[in-house]
Amino acid sequence: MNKQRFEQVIAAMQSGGLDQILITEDRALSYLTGSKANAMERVGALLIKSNGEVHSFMNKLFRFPHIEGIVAHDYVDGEDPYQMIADELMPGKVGFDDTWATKHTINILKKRDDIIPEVGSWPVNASRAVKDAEEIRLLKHSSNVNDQAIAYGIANISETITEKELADKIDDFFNANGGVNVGQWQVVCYGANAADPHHEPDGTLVKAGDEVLIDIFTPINGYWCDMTRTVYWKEVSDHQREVYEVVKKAQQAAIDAVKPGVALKDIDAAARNVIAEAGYGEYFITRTGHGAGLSVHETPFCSPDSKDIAAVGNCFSIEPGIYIPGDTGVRIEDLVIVTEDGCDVLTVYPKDLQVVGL
Ligand SMILES: [Mn+2]
Repeated sequence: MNKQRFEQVIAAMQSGGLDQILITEDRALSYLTGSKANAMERVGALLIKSNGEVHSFMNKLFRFPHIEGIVAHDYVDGEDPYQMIADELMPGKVGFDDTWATKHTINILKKRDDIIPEVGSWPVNASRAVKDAEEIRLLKHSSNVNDQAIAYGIANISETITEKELADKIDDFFNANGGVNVGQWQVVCYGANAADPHHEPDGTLVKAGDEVLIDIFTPINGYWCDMTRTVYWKEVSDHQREVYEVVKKAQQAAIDAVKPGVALKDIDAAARNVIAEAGYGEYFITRTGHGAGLSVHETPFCSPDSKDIAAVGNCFSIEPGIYIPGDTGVRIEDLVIVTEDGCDVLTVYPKDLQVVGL
């Protein structure tokens, strides 16, 4: 049990006015308990109360190791874990994890007509958003591997291998360096395919004058890296160069805007304004960034409607782009960690326009 993390969660509950939450998401459970116990389709939950009381509910097949300070309610198949949970709930608001299968939530609601369900992931998300020293060390390690992977990917662009083959080579590189493929594909786009932000690599081959957009990510020791670089194969047009330089300037503007206390919507605006002023506003069709940690997309979010405020220890991506269908696409992405006076950029692979294959 990570006492500091529980304390952060409880502090968030107290300031947000939520007195009980049911935490059920795998990564949230392991973040708090240090155990990878996973109930799969069965019931596995931590009930955290704002007075500091913590209960666990887990099938005996998967139970958490004995954890000091947590009241364990282990059940066997045939027993009713919903009743066990219902018996411990106080009347009033209950925060449910936003990813818990509906069947579980409904089974609990049916047993208690005096509780008010709310989405209750945010106290744990708020704690997870502030990385501690060990998490920062792991994130830096992952990004360091990612810097090597992007160099490997760019060095392996060739007119004889398809997008899919290059994506698979990058996956192999990650796997050989601690990465885990959890079903994601590495994004490799040649030419106008780069105008689709989540293009699935296919049989396309690269040709002179194509942009090559590579967006790669994997968890290493549980912590994700995520970066994008766009380079040009053999030649680059003035139009491609102009678009590239706008994205590069926008990305730097957002990085320069990062410091504690700044609203993430204003960091998003820093990038968005550069792109809009250059006349490409309608082609910046994504948010500027997302938090990264145990999940590849997590709190905080850097978007026009974000309510998140940058705090020391936040880790998130800065990845503006311009996507002109049928024409060109550019994205440049780094992960940053908020520091006392700005941010550390975790990925250092160069961002000056690069023509490769010469
Ligand atoms: Mn990303």
